[in-house]
Formats: sequence, structure tokens, C-alpha cells
Amino acid sequence: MRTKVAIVGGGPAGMLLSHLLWREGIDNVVVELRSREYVEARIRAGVIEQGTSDLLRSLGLGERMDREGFVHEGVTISNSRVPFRVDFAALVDRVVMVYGQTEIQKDLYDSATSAGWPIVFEAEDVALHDLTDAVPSITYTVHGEPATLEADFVAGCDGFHGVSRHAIPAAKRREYERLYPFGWMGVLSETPPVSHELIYARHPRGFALCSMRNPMLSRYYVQCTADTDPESWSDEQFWQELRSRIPEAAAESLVTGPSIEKSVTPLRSYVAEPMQWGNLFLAGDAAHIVPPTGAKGLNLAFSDVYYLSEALTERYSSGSTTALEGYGARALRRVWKAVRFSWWMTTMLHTFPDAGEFEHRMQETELDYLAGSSAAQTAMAENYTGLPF
Ligand code: RFL
Ligand code: PHB
Repeated sequence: MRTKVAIVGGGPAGMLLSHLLWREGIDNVVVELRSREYVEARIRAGVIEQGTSDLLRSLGLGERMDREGFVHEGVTISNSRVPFRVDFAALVDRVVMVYGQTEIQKDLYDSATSAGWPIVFEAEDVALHDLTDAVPSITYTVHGEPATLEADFVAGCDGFHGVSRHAIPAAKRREYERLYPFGWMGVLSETPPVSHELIYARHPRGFALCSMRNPMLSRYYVQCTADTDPESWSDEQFWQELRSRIPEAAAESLVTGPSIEKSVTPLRSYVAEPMQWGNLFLAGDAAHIVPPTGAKGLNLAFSDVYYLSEALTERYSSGSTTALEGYGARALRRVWKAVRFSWWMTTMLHTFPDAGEFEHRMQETELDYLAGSSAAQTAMAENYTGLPF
């Protein structure tokens, strides 16, 4: 098989890139390790930036999002159960949208399959070859049958645990990493959300987050140790922990119910540079990871593939490779700003096991400053609703 762009990974980055390329008439094939059902069931992001929702609308992918998603004009931040609000709409005239990654993923697959665009699911043993030659290729097996896909370019959109990043020789790759000494336990429950906006809570017992998917589906997180087995916590234990960390009024009105999903996510910041090697271009979690505190991972995956699609479009329309050569540097400027913002939110709001009195006072002061300064709130609002791309 031969195509112009071979896309490794059919998560949000790979599927959005596929759409952006087809819109420009650039043919491509998506090769995904898992089944469609598996990818659609993965519970992940909940918040998308205004630029991301605008991009989805421009591709004709906004109809269900605008019908079923929720526009949020601000968030509540709570420090030791005392809340204050950051009003994005008033401060920066921008908003975010609460619309689950699972729904975006369904919309992307639905429109690709109705257009007849090729996606190979359940592709095992994907390997990348000849990335510095004119015709790179990928090989894989589907239900035991070997296959080869030749292309002009390979897009590595296979997430943090994928193979693409490792195709760049270790001697040419530089990694920057911070592992945080905790994780988030997330619970999904068929209960009405405790608040109409998100609540990010710092508390001596640890961080907590109240989020949602729809009026009868809530998503909550509490900080736990990174090695916590989610099954070792009963639902009641989770609810008690959550109640103790959020503002009293919220704790009193919290409606609890059985968890329909419970999982633990470790928190890390990670960037691999460069994001390109020969004819391989990395995008999304394949190249970088941010802790979920800033709600940035999915949005970064989308800005990466937006830049990559522009560069590939220039290459196919004019023959110029200038934008492709500058792809990684352009993407990384935005990536590092999101890494900084997510690290800042994480550091301000979590309990660090080895923090001393000085670190506690710094956290208190950071939150006190944020609560009382419209300049600080504007900076937060600008970053949370998304820097331009
Ligand atoms: P993905 O989603 O991991 O998709 C990669 C795809 O590649 C496939 N794959 C392979 N395919 C072929 N061959 C291989 N060898 C392969 N290995 C893997 C995988 O099966 C998968 O389908 O990466 P992508 O596309 O870059 O998207 C990134 C986002 O998924 C991620 O950044 C977000 O989920 C992060 N995130 C959030 N981002 C936000 O913008 N807003 C949020 O509110 C938000 N909340 C979150 C989050 C992530 C979380 N977890 C679980 C990590 C909340 C949580 C709890
Ligand atoms: C979510 O709803 O899953 C969510 C929301 C905000 C975050 C992280 C996750 O910062």
C-alpha cells in the first residue's frame, strides 16, 4: 500500500491530523493498535480550549459538541475549603468547553468512516523504517497478516507508550522530565455534578477536582499516591476523601453514587526534543506529556497537528519544505508554555510529601495572590482558555 502520509495512532491527534489533511486533499492512512471500541471507551480529557472547539467547528465537527457540550465561563479555585472564582469571560473574553475526549473521538471516527477514509484498527507490531529516505514505510500485522504501508511522510501520533518516538536515535533525542510524587484517582459516576463549573481544590489532605461530562454524569479526582491500586479504595472512601477536601457548601450538596469507572493516573511533565527526524514528525502525547491539572494535553495534541497539517499543505501545494523544517520548533514554543502552566497549577494545588514550612507558605501566598489580583487571574485565564495557535 502507498499513501502520502502514514499516521501511526488513531487517538485524537492522529484522527484530527487525518481530517485536516483530507480537507486539503492530501491522502493518508491511520494505523491504530487498538479496536475502535477500545479507543472510544478510554476516559480522559474533559476540558477543551476555545481554539480547539473553533478548530473542530471549522472542520464540520462541532455540531454535536455545540449541542451536548457545556460552555464554561470560569472556574472555582478552593484553598483549604475557601473558594474564589476566576471569571475567564470577564478577564480575557474567552471560554472553555466541557465535552469529553470520548465524544470527540466518536465524532472523529464517525465522520472519517462516513467519508470512507482508511483507518486500520488492531494493527500490531507497528515498526517504522527508512525514515531518512525518500520513501519511508511502516510495517504491521493485522490478525496475523503482515502489511507494509509506504508513504512520503510518517506522523507519529501514537501517544506516550507508542513506538514512534523511539525511532529517533537516542543520541539525537533529548528528554526533559519531572515525575510528581503522586497520582490522581478518577471516578466517573451517574450523578448530577456538584457545581455547574469546575472546582480545583487545594487541601492539606491533597488536591481534589470536581468536573463533569453532562447533567447526569460527574467526573471527580482526588490526589493519591502514584502506586495506589484503584480497587483498594471503596467508593465510600473516595467520596469521603473528596468531601473533606472541597468547600463545605459543595461537600454538603454532593450527590454520590456507585462509580462506573475508577482509575489512577500518575502525574508527569515530559518533553522529547526534537519533534522530527528525517521524514518522521511526532505530535501530541508521543512527544510530550503534561499533568492533567491544567487540562492541556488534548489541546496541545490538536495544536501540534494543526501546525503539522499547515506544513504538509505547504509542501504539497508549493513544494516548499520550509514550514516542515520549522514544524518542531514552532510546536515546541507552544508546548513549553503549556508545560509551564500545567506545572504551575500542579505545584500550587497539590500536597508534596517532602514539602517543608517554606513550601507551604509559598503555596498559600501563590493562592492568596491569585485570589486577590486581577493581573494574576488574567494570566491564569489566558493560559487556561488557551494561548493562540
Ligand atoms: P493518545 O490519546 O494516547 O492516542 C494515541 C493512540 O495511539 C495508539 N497507539 C498505537 N498505534 C499504533 N501502533 C502503536 N505502537 C501504538 N501505540 C499506541 C493508542 O492506542 C492511541 O489510540 O495520544 P494523542 O492522540 O496524542 O492525544 C493526547 C490526549 O489523549 C491526552 O493528552 C489527554 O487525554 C490528556 N488529558 C487532558 N487533556 C486536555 O486537554 N484536557 C483535559 O481535561 C485532560 N484531562 C487528560 C485528562 C488525560 C488523563 N489521563 C488518563 C492521562 C485527564 C486524565 C485523567
Ligand atoms: C476532566 O473532566 O476529566 C478534567 C477536567 C479538568 C482537568 C483535568 C481533567 O484539569
